[in-house]
Amino acid sequence: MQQHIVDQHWECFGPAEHAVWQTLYARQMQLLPSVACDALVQGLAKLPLQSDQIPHFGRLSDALQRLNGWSVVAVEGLVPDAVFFDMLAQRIFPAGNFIRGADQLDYLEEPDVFHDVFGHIAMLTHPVMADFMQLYGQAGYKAMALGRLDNLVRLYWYTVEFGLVLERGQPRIYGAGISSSYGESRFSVHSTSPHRIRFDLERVMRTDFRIDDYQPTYFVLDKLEDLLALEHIDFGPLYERLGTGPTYSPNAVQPSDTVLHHGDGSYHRSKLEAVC
Ligand code: HBI
Ligand code: FE
Repeated sequence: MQQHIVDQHWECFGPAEHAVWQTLYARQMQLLPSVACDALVQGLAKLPLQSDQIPHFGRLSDALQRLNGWSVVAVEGLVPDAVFFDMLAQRIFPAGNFIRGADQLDYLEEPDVFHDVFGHIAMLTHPVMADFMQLYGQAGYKAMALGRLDNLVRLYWYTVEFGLVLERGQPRIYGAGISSSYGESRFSVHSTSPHRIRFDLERVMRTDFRIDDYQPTYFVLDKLEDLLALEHIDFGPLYERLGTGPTYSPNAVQPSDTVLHHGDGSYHRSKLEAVC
């Protein structure tokens, strides 16, 4: 793991890079209170973040460690899956040591400091996410050993990255991939085009995802604590079942889905069910 960790050299970030942080931070701080879950809004307030500067990882890590034992290290980009799992299992979060260009505000190839800090670390301040991310790291090895990593990555994708949670009857953002994206923050909560389906573990682990556009489907938790129910699941038999059976396209609604109706936040059975 150590060879993937670099010094942040915070003093090497120039005014142009701090300005990109300032733009991204201002846009999201203005938008999120109306679309994000309470845990995310409160999490951002708990962290020592500045509006006009890329965060100093040493200070950020100290604050997080005092809160729940998680620490932050700087990495240059994506680290190998096994290394990522190893870090998460030890409550170490690898944050990108770079920031996107001013001409790429809305497009991201690899997780940069804004995605990782503003998206992931803000949610890591919540005890449920702090425990879930460590569980995910611990589960990573088993999934790799059983050849079921794809299924586990889908779970991560549709929760930690692109998850929604019902709050006061409305879908709210907790996924980092959404909360760090101006366009997707609005799309995921306000647009009528994506499907919003009640979270179901096996359904999620069978559902493919897209990395090059907004998600056509979001899965909605009834409450964040539902993530910790996964701690009591024996993934063995589940991985057995996942070895056969369907892989779902991200665009389709399945007959067994419980679809969240846009607007009044009410759940109802999927359209397909109503027809047959
Ligand atoms: N590395 N730095 C970094 N950040 C990630 O989010 C990350 C990674 N490596 C692998 C990875 N994510 C995903 O493939 C995990 O779901 C395994
Ligand atoms: Fe991420």
